[in-house]
Amino acid sequence: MDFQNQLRIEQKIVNDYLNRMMDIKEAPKSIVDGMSYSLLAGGKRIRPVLANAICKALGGDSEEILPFACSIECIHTYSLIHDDLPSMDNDDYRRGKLTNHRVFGEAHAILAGDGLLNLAFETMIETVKKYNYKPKFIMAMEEICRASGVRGMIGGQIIDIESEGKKIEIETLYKMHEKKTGALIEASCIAGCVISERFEMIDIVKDYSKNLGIAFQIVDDILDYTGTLEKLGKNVGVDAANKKSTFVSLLGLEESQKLAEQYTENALKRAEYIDKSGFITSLTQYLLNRES
Ligand code: GRG
Repeated sequence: MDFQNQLRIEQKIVNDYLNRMMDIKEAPKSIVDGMSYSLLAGGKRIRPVLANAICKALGGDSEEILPFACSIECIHTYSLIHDDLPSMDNDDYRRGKLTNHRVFGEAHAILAGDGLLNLAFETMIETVKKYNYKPKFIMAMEEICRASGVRGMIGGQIIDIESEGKKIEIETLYKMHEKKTGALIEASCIAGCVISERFEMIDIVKDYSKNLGIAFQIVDDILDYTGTLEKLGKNVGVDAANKKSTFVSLLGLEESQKLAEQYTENALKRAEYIDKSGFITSLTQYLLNRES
């Protein structure tokens, strides 16, 4: 089967599970609608697809990783809802639709984000319980909790907010993205590895995900830059597209592209050891060449 078809199948497995997670009868309809609006709005589902792919490639059980993989997608979606709020990036569009607060209002959007974060924890702890508190499930949950907290994604977001309007060093930019974007990508891969019980593979999986996370962020910066230029009109200066410090604003477009290729190359070298089927290799290349 070709990569695109396989990816669609993997995304559908994730979407079906996310739909089941949102079948919540005991909550007010308005909050469930708000959460579903963003969670089921599309998105590439990269983190859960990665978790599942790594788990399966290492001989693990898809049914065991899926609740953790989809909990990560809930956490990712909550972060996007909050990141779009007027007090943060104040964005109007996300995943091709109006942002959550533009449709449901700010208070509801904050609570929809909180609701998704909590739903992730409820789902993970229910799964830990279902498997009789077997340590590997607790380990996967611990990894995800830490990656989304102040040592990970929230820590990165704080560095981002506090860096706004300042010229930052490239080292700070790396540190920020290791946490803000990288931590959850890394946790997805580690969770997949832990659930497969191939603990001897942890270091190589970590190495793979660290390189992938940086490449992913550099490509995101490039897409943001080229997308902004597109919106503003081609003859606009670089400064107009560079309000924040990004890889493009610090290193330039060409250098950023080279760097993304280098980190992807590093990730690809590790992917060979993780997955003989070639799916993770193709996924890694797809993330470098993606258009959104
Ligand atoms: C508000 C706690 C809190 C954290 C926000 C991750 C994040 C931190 C903000 C998102 C802002 C952003 C655009 C970061 C760049 C990398 C990134 C996470 C891009 C979006 O992820 P994709 O491309 O999105 O996987 P889809 O929509 O495909 O899921």
